[in-house]
Amino acid sequence: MTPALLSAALLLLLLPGAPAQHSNQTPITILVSNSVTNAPNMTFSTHVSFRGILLGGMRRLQDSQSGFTFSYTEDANYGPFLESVNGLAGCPSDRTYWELLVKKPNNQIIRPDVGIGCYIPSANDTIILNFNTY
Ligand code: B12
Ligand SMILES: *[C@@H]1O[C@H](CO)[C@@H](O)[C@H](O)[C@H]1NC(C)=O
Ligand SMILES: *[C@@H]1O[C@H](CO)[C@@H](O)[C@H](O)[C@H]1NC(C)=O
Repeated sequence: MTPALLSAALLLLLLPGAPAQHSNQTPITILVSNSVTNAPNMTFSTHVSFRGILLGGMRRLQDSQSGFTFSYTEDANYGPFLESVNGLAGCPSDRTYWELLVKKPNNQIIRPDVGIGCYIPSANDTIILNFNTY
């Protein structure tokens, strides 16, 4: 940021009625589980930006060389479809896929009605990527 931009940004923060400050880091846990083979769960910590999408947090985790990799395909209508996690891919002929679940801080588990490109995690969500059948 240039000094001029920086002081403009600081001024904005000081103006009365400026939007409340948010930490730009929303911490989340990513839990990888497998309902097909019952392989042991793996958990990872990462974060998304304020109101950032899950895919961003998954990329950040993958780029931090933590033992988490994933791939996705691009669906023309719904965007990124999670194809594989740590080398294990869903397979139409086996009717397997990576299911997206979220465990909220109150331990309630929800099944988002959108994919990794649209889901916006809340602080302390546990994102469950669960290999499952359909
Ligand atoms: C069948 C189905 C699935 C099957 C698809 C595989 C198969 N061969 O059957 C499975 C079980 C894998 C699936 C998974 C999911 N699905 Co689904 N699925 C459907 C459903 C009921 C029909 C799709 C279909 O066959 N269309 C007919 C064919 C001819 O058209 P098509 O374009 O080739 O269909 C493909 C896409 O729909 C794609 N697809 C299916 N679901 C999803 C979800 C996302 C996010 C993406 C990018 C692509 C995608 O797979 C289809 C087959 O290749 C639709 C609802 C509907 N009635 O349309 C929901 C629907 C598309 N799914 C949805 C969702 C949310 C999911 C999940 C994210 C659920 C979850 N929480 O885990 C996961 C995807 C997770 C991931 N890995 O990224 C939403 C998408 C809404 C959105 N704006 O994102 C829909 C609209 C249902 C809803 N809840 O409203 N799904
Ligand atoms: C693994 O994670 C799943 C959530 O998909 C949970 O139901 C299960 O109890 C966990 N298993 C262990 C051994 O922690
Ligand atoms: C998330 O967890 C942190 C650390 O435990 C805590 O300080 C914060 O209040 C939690 N936030 C929410 C929204 O649960």
